[in-house]
Amino acid sequence: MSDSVAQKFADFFPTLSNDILAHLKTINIPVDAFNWLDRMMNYNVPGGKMNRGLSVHDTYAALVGRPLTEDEVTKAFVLGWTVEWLQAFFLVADDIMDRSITRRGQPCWYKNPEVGNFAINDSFALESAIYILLKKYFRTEAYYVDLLELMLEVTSQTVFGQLVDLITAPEDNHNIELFSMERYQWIIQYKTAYYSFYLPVAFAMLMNGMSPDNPAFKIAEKILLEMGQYFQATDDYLDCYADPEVLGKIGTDIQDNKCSWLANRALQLFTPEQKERFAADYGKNDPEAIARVKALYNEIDLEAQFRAYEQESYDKINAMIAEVPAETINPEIFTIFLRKIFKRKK
Ligand code: GPP
Ligand code: MG
Ligand code: MG
Ligand code: MG
Repeated sequence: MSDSVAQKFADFFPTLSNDILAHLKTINIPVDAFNWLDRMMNYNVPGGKMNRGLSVHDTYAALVGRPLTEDEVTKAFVLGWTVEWLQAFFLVADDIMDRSITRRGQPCWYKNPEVGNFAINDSFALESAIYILLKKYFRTEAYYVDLLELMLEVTSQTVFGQLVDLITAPEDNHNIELFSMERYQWIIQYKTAYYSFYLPVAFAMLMNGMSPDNPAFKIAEKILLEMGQYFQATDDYLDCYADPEVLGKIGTDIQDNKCSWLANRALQLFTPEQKERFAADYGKNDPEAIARVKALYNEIDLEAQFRAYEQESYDKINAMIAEVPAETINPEIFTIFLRKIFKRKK
């Protein structure tokens, strides 16, 4: 059942990209720009795991607890795809900032020779598309403004998270003294957890007619931010330890001087001598320096440290879910999500 929903969701993408293209026709956009945007959206929006997008549908279905009407499926799919468009906007921009090479098994968009810096504008075009879609499908709904406010707020939270991610990893002035687990938790809550976990669930709750001041939003937020943090810690782990073929992207956190889960955990465990060697090599775009950082991680068996954190985090999230008051929200919406991300390999 859920596989066929995933397929239906994937198949819905062309309907929405055609909506955007139809909008472009109404402004008489020159044909080469039309073709550019068509190709750009196809290159960047589909092709991910679609967990975020699908979870609007899955959450909404769990909330109403009955088979959905066709109109409800459409609306949940549109909201889900706007989360995927948001993600594409962030990833196109993030790959420029992180100097990444591949994404989802293909060159990062900016890496295409004819694209380069134009990718900055393309990221804005991806963001604009979100509001064209929300207007087309939700303009007459009582909760339209709530959807807009949520999307705008989550976007700004992510931008602030990205800012702290970037300034904690300055290019020319490597300073691991700025790193701490507390700062790390803040960064990942803002740069990842709000948009990846809270947004899709909050969308489903709004679509279900729940008022934004319903206490269920706060309960959901607390659990979803915890899950989002676990998700980004896993992203950092995979950046170093996953096979790029499976992951679809090549890790860059060590040479980018990133305040990652691995770096912060290692700094808690290193001896002063190990810390000195780490400080000398971290943040250098040099294959030998990167290999030495990885060897240092092995000296303290950082992989085992991550596995322990993973189990701890899983237990903590499950304990939080078990405490959700039954009358506020169906706890199944959280377990659906957790099952998809626990011990993921990509
Ligand atoms: C993930 O960080 C965070 C984002 C993609 C948010 C970007 C926000 C912007 C405002 C552009 P990451 O760099 O670890 O992700 P990945 O490993 O996928 O590159
Ligand atoms: Mg980044
Ligand atoms: Mg990145
Ligand atoms: Mg990463």
